[in-house]
Parts: sequence; C-alpha cells; structure tokens
Amino acid sequence: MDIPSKTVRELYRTMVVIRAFEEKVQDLYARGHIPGLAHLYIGEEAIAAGVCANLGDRDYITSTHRGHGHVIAKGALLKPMMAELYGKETGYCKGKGGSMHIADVNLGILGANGIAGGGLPIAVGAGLSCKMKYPGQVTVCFFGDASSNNGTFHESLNFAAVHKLPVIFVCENNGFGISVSQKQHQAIVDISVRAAGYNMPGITVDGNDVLSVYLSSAEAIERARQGEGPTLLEYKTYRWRGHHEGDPNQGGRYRTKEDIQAWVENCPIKRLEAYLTKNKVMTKKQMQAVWDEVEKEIDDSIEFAEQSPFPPLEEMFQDVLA
Ligand SMILES: Cc1ncc(C[n+]2csc(CCOP(=O)(O)OP(=O)(O)O)c2C)c(N)n1
Repeated sequence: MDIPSKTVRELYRTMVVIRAFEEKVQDLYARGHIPGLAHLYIGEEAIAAGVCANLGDRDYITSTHRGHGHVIAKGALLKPMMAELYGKETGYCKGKGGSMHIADVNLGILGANGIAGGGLPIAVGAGLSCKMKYPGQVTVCFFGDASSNNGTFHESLNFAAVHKLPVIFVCENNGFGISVSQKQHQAIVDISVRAAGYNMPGITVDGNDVLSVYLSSAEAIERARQGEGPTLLEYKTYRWRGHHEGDPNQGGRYRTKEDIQAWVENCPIKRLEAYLTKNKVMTKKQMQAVWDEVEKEIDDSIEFAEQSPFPPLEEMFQDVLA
C-alpha cells in the first residue's frame, strides 16, 4: 500500500510536535516550572504518530505514564496539556492530574495512566463497548515492554481474544523498565511471540520507522474494524532520556554512551526527513517551516499555562477519587 504524501507530511508534523513539546518540557522541568513527574517519549515519536494516524475521533486509546506523544497524536490540544503539566486550573484535569493523567473523552483519550499496565484492562472494557455498541470503532492500547509482564497484560489479551474484541495491543519496546533491561526482565527477545498464547496475530516491527509503523498498524486496525479481533504489535524503539526527568544521570548508569548514541543516530524524525528529501515530498525549507510553526504553538501553550491560575484551595477534593 502506498501512503499518500499528505499523510506522510502529517506524520512528520505530528512527530515534530511531540519532539518539540517534550524538549520544552525537559527544559521547563529542569528550571522548576513543572511540578511532579515527567516521563519523556523523546526517540519514540514514530509509534504514536504512525498508529494514531489510522484512528478517528471516535476510536479510543489508553496511554501510559509516558503518554504525551500518544495524546498529542490522538489530537489533544497543547494549551490544556501544558496547563495540566503546570498544575493549572485550565489543564485537562483542572491541574490535579499532571503529566501522567491527561484525558479527553471527547477525543477518545481514555487517559494516560500512572499504573504500569493499568491501561490494558481499560482498553479491553472500551473494546467491549465498541463491539456491543459501536461496531467499526476500535481501541488502541499503548504499553511498555516491562508492563507486558504484568498480570493485566495476560488477562487482557486473553479476554480480548476469547471475545474477539476490536483492541490493538501496542507494545512500545524501548528495552528498559526503569533501569532493568529487557534481557533482565524477560526470557524472550520478541514480545510479539506472546500473541501465540492467545491465538491472535503478533508481529515485531522497527518502531523508529514511522512508515512501517503506519502500515502495520493500519492492517491490524482494519482487521479489528472488520470484527476479526485483536492483534499484538511490538514496536522496537529506545528512549533517549532517563526513565523520568528527575534521574540526574538520565539513564547513564545502566546504559552505555555508545548505545544511546547509536539510537540517537537512528532518530525517527531524521529518518523520515531523509525519506522526505529523497522522495521529494518536502524540501528542507518546508520542513524548517513546520518546526518554526510548531515552536510558536508550543510557546503559546507555555504562555497560556503560565498565565492560568492554580485551582483554588477549596476545590482540592473535587473531582478527585481515592
Ligand atoms: C503496577 C505498577 N508497578 C510498578 C510501577 C512503577 N513503575 C513505573 S514505570 C515502571 C516501568 C515501566 O516500564 P515499561 O512498561 O517498559 O514502560 P517504559 O517506562 O519503558 O515506557 C514501573 C515499574 C507502577 N507505576 N505501577
């Protein structure tokens, strides 16, 4: 299947927005503007962009603690996102959720999630509602390699397979769960082999190649839309930063400089830029214009967040469940 040039340009823009947003968050966090935790997705942008490009507003996603990329790719607005990171009243959760809990049900974003593996059963519930009430709609569930060891992973894949639910399980295998390498936490190399245990298709794809991500997820999503049930997609990638921004070594204690450098050179955005130039889809000037426009949008979101008020003290326990 050929991907239309318009779609390729949109994939590029989405990846640039995610990268530029997070580079700003990195800086703002270091300067103490953002409270709480921030887990950055830098280096993994091709997965969110490629998968979500196949979804509509009425489809659902569930996300993770590393969720900025997923929600941006699904259509979240930068202003309420940034305000949420700042803990401001104008944020997606009125400033009470922070980076890990951005949700917009109208856009099918059922929430980023601070619980590793927490999005899996939520996705299955949403998938069941798609099957029963909204045929043709699907749910995509993002989760990491370490989260695929949780009981929720096995129970969710089992339930989705038995009931042929329109759920696409997207494992972002960045090689680490906090500081523990995949080799130390799993006896398998490809997580996609676990699909066999649930009699669903499972494939492993280069997660830094946005075009391969787009095409492989298009196929799985179409299968789910047709009522043929779930798929397990594994995208191999790498996170450039530490597990979270509070790590003073930024992952330098458990990874070699050479490994990090090799993955930085394998940058998904650079790879797409090379494709765009080679195939004359965009010129360097047009690409630069995208960066400039996006930087402006992000600066506006920071201004919006900075000027917004904190939620009033008397609302501290409103909308909060515990
Ligand atoms: C149920 C649960 N156990 C442990 C944690 C602590 N924790 C937060 S993130 C994380 C590792 C997640 O790794 P992975 O799923 O591979 O995602 P990545 O951070 O690599 O994107 C852990 C163990 C948690 N948040 N929830």
